[in-house]
Amino acid sequence: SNIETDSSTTETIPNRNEKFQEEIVEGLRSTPKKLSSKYFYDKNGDKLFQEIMAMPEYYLTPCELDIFKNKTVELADKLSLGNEPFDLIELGAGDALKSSYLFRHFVRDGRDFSYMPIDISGNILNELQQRLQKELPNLDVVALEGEYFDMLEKASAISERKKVVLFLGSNIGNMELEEAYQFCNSLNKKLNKGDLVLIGFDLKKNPNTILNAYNDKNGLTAKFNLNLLVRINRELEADFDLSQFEHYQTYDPISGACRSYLVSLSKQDVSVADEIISFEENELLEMEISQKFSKADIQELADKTGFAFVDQIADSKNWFVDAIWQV
Ligand code: AVJ
Repeated sequence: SNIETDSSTTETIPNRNEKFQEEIVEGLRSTPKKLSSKYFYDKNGDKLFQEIMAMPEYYLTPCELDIFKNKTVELADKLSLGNEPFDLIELGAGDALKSSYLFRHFVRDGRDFSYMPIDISGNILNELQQRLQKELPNLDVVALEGEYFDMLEKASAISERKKVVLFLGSNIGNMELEEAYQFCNSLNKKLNKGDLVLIGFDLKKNPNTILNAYNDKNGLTAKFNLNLLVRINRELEADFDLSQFEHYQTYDPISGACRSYLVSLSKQDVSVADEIISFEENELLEMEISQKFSKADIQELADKTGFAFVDQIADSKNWFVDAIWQV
């Protein structure tokens, strides 16, 4: 039987939904109103993000793929850890398209390592594990389903080997700068001396190039943002009228913050989880930050969170870097 569709008891509603409701309602009660982009990725959101990655304007994915495809040896070399056995841990592994170039290389090289993908989605991990079992039977895969830091702890309990932690895709850009500093600090504390991290950063560049990637003509990014309202309507019995919200994107080339908002097109009341949320006409709903960095910004982040710079490897356009740091 499926407990999630059993409406007779409230105790069986999973924790995750309660946390979702709490965070969404709290965001809608604050001034300015905000929603967290970490909730963009329901089934439809995953699909929309796939479509975004296929748009010609969205340069990030091809740039980082260029690094993993064409600079594999260089990457592997910087991550070699004196040929010691190690665990390759990936935060938010998804389909592991980019990282697979790296671990295939390590397998061919006969390195002694386990690949440990961490993801919040059990479905994605199952698919990945089954595919890797078929394609790379010699690769030891230990999938860890849950929050990043909980699962890092679990990884340490499973194995005492050196760690290489991957955090790709400029996912760090979805944190406010202050949160990114906290995140790197916590990551540093969870690791041991000598461990390595590889973090993907989208670089500051021609501001029009950046704005175009998030303000696409076909409105996919707008749909991606609005999809969170659809999700809230479905999961929290809300009644957002999508025609009354408009996507608005900004990029500030000085700070490097690329931000998306939804603008309320009228004075309106929305009911969300038994609560009425009132919007003024033109009131903003903060949705997502995609922070961009200069190479100096990245260096400062490493310096102030306890990491030593090892290298940073850019794509051929110099638009994206994978920074390698050591504890
Ligand atoms: C998944 C965080 C890399 O911020 O560039 C794409 C998500 N948002 N278009 C990004 C996203 C709008 C993306 N990351």
